[in-house]
Amino acid sequence: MNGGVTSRFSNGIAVHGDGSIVSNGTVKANQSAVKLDGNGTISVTGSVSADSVAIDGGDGNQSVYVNASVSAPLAVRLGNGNDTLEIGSDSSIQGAIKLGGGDDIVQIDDHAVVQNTVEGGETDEVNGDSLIIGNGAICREDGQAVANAQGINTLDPNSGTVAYLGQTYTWAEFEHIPAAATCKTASAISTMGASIALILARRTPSTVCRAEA
Ligand SMILES: [Ca+2]
Ligand SMILES: [Ca+2]
Repeated sequence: MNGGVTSRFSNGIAVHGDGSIVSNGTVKANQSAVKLDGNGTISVTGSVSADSVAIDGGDGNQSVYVNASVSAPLAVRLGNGNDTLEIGSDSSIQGAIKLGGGDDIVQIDDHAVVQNTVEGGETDEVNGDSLIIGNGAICREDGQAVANAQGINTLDPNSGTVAYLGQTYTWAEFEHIPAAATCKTASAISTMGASIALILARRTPSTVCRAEA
């Protein structure tokens, strides 16, 4: 939905069963602002706030994309099931994030603001929970970014905190922290002379590397 929902006494948008929710507006609720009990997808942009849970998933397998301002005591709660949560780069999340039982995956995109601890949950796991920090490409010449990405591989999934691209992330109860940041390919400029590549790199530092990482 593109409009706004304000609910003083109960849920904002609720699907009791399998389904799909797309919320682009402003949702406020007393209990759960956006709720999907069964299997399906939730996509949230705009603003979501609640007195209890902002984004609420039940026992089903939810795939959630958030690129929004989210504020609640429980910002995201996805319950049992194998859930995935991607927190987009423009997100500002205030409140706890709890993935609950099952094998869950959380990806925090570059520069997303996540103020509270992200918890993977410890029950009903087979392969364990995965936390992916960063989605952007990095260049070999950006030594700090490379160091950060390599350092993420050494972090303790069970509990920790890290500063990454100016933001600080704290987590608990995960089993895996793979580094998502990958090198940008320099193949597009591989046939050019090094001086041309350097010029391109200076012109478009965000898209062209002098060398592959
Ligand atoms: Ca779930
Ligand atoms: Ca879990």
